Amino acid sequence: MNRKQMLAVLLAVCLCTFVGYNAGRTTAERKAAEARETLQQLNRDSIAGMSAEGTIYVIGHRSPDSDTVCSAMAWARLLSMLGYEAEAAITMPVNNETKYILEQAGAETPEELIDAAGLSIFLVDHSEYAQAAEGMAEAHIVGILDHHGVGSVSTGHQIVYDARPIGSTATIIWLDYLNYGLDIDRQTAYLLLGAVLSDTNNLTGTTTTEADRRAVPALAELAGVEDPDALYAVLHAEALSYDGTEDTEILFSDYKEYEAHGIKFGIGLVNALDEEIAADLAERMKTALAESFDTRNVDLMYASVGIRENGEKIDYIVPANAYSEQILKDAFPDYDEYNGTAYIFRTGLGRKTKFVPGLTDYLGTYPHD
Ligand SMILES: [Mn+2]
Repeated sequence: MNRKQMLAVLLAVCLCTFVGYNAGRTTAERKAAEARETLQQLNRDSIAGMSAEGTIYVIGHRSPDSDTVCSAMAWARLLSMLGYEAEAAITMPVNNETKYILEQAGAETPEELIDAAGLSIFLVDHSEYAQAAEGMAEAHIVGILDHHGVGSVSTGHQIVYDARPIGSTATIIWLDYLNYGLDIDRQTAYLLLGAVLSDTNNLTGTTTTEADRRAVPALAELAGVEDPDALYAVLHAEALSYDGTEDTEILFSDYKEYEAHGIKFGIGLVNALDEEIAADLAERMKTALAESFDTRNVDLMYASVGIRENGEKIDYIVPANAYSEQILKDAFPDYDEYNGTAYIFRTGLGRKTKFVPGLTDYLGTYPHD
């Protein structure tokens, strides 16, 4: 063999190795893609047994927040992509923060659903009749997508029921778009991003998980949002803008009712920028609670005014009356301070993580008829 021939053989060997290697890689890749597509198809098929009749109304809780509204919209869109007739709805007008997200996303505000009775309903972000639209007990529930505890909504037939211990319902929906192999359009990405940022307090909330942390940059890219932190700052300012809002409107802007061991209680969340504003808002909530208590069918009522600073959370809890106050003190004797209006918890008393579970536990041991 001369030099030229040797070089040719060497080149041929190299070429064969390269081609062979790539053919192998392509086969492996093709197999992986096929397996992924099969899995996505199976995931899509897994909800096909939904017993929906007519339009499926996708709806979140009363006193709608951004997660509830945007999740309803993104899930209705996903169901539509799968061929269902689905429409997002709301229980009450949206708050300032949600209004901003909808405007920026270029999305129409969903219609208000006055009465759910007799309709096919897919619940998002709650599973509690006390938090649901009117007539929900007579509705045909086809599914629940949530990140809270199991509520009172119940049904005998098969439903889609997916609840996960993560930061927002919007994150579950982002995961489902991936699991189902569906593209997320810019508008839906913006809605989901706003919802995740809002519900996790920009990924600082105690219920935040790795899934939420991964959702934010992925959705931001799809939504064309360069700086999610800056977007959150705007959302936070919108959420705190109570200017021109009546005290009772503030109390009910993020208000939820619960029932435990036969006792009904309601908790309204209010956000404040600093402690001075929190103390002022607590005073205003004391009046609003006194005015509103008799209008709601509850045994206990509270306002929780929260301040969030550098990942730290301080909550000012304002009871509506003497009975609510007594139960609060008994259930949470470790409060840090009482300022004459509010019981102050300097390490936070999160509604979902501590307040509701703590009250529920206490009411279970509390002697009552
Ligand atoms: Mn939520």
